[in-house]
Amino acid sequence: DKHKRLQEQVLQQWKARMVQPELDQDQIERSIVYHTHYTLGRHRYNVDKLAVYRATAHSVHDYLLQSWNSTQEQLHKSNPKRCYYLSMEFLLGRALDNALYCLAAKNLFTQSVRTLGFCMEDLLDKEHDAGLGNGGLGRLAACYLDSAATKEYPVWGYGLRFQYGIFKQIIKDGFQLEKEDAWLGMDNPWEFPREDTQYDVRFYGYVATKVNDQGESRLSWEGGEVVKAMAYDMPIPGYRTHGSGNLRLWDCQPQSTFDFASFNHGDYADAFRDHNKANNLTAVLYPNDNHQGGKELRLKQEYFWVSASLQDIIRRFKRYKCSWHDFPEKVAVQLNDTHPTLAIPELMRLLVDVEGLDWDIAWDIVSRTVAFTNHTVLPEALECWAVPLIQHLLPRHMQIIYDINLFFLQKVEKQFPGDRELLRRVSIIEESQPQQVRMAYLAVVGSHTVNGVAALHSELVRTQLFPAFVKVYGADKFINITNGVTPRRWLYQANPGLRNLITRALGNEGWVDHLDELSKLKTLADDAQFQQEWMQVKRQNKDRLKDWLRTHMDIYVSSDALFDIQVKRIHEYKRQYMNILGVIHRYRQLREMTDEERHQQVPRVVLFGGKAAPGYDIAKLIIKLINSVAKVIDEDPLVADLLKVVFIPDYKVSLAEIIIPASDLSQHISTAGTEASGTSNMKFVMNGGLIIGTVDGANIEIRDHIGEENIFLFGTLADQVPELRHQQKYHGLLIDEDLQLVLDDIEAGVFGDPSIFNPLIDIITYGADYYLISEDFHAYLETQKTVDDTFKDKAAWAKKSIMCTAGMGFFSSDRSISEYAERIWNIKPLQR
Ligand code: B1H
Repeated sequence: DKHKRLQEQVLQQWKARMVQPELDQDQIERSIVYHTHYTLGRHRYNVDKLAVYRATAHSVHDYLLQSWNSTQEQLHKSNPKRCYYLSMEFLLGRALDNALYCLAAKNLFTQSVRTLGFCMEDLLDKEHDAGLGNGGLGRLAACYLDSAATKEYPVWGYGLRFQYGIFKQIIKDGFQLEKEDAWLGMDNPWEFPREDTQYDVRFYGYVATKVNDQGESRLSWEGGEVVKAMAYDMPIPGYRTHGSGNLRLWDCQPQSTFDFASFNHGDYADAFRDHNKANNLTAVLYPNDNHQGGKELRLKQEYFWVSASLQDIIRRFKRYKCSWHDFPEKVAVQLNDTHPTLAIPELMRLLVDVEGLDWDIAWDIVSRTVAFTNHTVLPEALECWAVPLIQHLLPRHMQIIYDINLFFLQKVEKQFPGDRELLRRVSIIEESQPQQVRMAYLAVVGSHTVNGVAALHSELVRTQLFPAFVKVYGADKFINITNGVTPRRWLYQANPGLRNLITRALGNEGWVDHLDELSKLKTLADDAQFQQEWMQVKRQNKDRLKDWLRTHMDIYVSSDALFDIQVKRIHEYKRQYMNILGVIHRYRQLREMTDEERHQQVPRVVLFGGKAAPGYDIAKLIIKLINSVAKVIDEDPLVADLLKVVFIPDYKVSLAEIIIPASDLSQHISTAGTEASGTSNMKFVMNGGLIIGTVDGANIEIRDHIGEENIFLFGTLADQVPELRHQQKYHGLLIDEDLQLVLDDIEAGVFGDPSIFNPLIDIITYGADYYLISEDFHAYLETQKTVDDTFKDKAAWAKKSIMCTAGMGFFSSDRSISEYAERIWNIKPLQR
């Protein structure tokens, strides 16, 4: 009792001394100065923009930690069911501007840094993007954390703290070069090291049998090597909330820094060997998008992250002394693609081997806890791991996977007696040489729900990817949750002009977290005055991009031109190749016209951006072709003012925030059935950009929401693709006439030494044109013609642009995250 009273007293002392900085200008200024002096050790005579950015970031981080702590307290008190979002990638971009808006403190901080002699825009530009992702999949995870925090859902992200994010792209002589991205720099003001949160993770070793006190024998994984996982937390601000979400990233620490034995023998280098090995584990993000690359190190990353996350989840669960049976009532685990699929056998191992539960009980818990999102149907992206590799690295997990498969196949055999073909089709183990574990199948078997990311994609998941599992489980296990993007970053923050106009038109800012409100703009779509203001904002955004191109690339473009943009990872299926072939066609036509005809043409600036995976030669060659075409067109006075091609190097989140609001037209032209969803399409349309696209991914639902008269769709439909591929393969392909002329130009050396482009030409002429460029080329050109004609009618274009934004409420990630919460996770927003 006395002890308790003493404890209470001490607690009061702590509370009395708690510093709770208020969000007023005086305190903000003091806080920035404090961090400059004491966190950075700098003096007022010795600060530059970078230092003040860092001090400001530390100051904002303090405010965020207040709400972070408040959420943790709330969570601790109410102990609700929580969701853990396991994603290999979180493509966060910059944090400062976003945090300021979320705190409703942008103006205050802007004033404060002005008082201290700095300009906020300069400081914002000093921040390095957090580039822990490749593209859409990683950026989706970041948008989902934003929405979960904004809606105050108890969701935590779990990922890896890569020391190097996605590489920095440099263009030299038109070719892509890669440079490492040391994003953490000297210090990262946005993260918080949790030295008290560390777990052991084992690799290699063997499986032993152990007899416990009750005389039961259990399997136990032993030996091998053990590394330490240490947690780093990043607060995820919600828009105008009192609380904050969390992203927990694992860093790999060596078990012990020194091997003292070899140190004493004078082998200094050997003493550091283990240290380096452990550090290598979380050194770098694999730079492949929609492609399974990587061998043992990648598998090690996947297991390391999954094991640390589950140990952390279980430790938190145990704090509340619930029974294991209730685990699925307290914990939801979402697998962002198959990369964290080892969570299924790892949770089984922890429950059976470590906690001593029976297999059946453990399996029931696991399969009621885990759910799986599929993001691609491309065969080259589906993860398979060789059995011998898993056996070597994770011997106990391989046994567990075999057992999961055995019990599952027995169940299928009982349900469909004698159907050997069905057993072969659903087996988690592929009987190849060597055997492979099909991670997507393991994820399906261990999950209660599987979802695709757009309506068409989810249909293809049922019919192309997992038809045999639909037969076994029924169709209801496979659902659709269409992707969304956060309107905070992608409209409110990236497009201040449109933000202000919309807020003025709607009378308040309620639309920012209730995006359906945008539909009220429809009544203004015909209003000439509003159209003019709307296009004025577009003009300002184009000017902003124009200035960026001038200052960063020394390139001059006119804002009168139609800005036509394709920014995304470079991939054959996304068909940047078709885009540039279309540009060559346009160039040919412009050259053949009379001066008078040329005068009638709509000027275009065609912008490209995106990274190619370092080992993807064809994608890199497409970049080179784009740059070669850009150069020739640039040097041709005949088409000056009418056509300009620019490849913007190092496309990333912070650049997207400048590029996307500036588009008149953007391209989303994947071969039908290949782009699971796409999310930049949503960002462009939200910002009043029109799109030209194929009947693929989320383009289809965008059409349904904004109206088909406001979108330029063309080309082959997904269900025609297999038949067309078959025909081309067996009856040869007829190359489109216009396409042949374009290819002839390349081969004739119009764009420099043609020999280097042979592999690209061959894809269409000798290859099977797998992505159907020839098939779609004519329709593509025709649709581009329609775009030009439409652009000439300024009022018609303005109306479409307004209707685009007005129809996009559905594509807020707030809607997506609510669907996950209600249909998969069964969680509710925190009560306050
Ligand atoms: C998407 C990936 C992906 N789908 C493997 N699949 C990777 C696969 O490193 N790897 O091994 C990395 C990424 N990325 C994208 O997900 C889809 O192509 C987009 O269409 C979709 O919008 C996005 C988000 O769902």
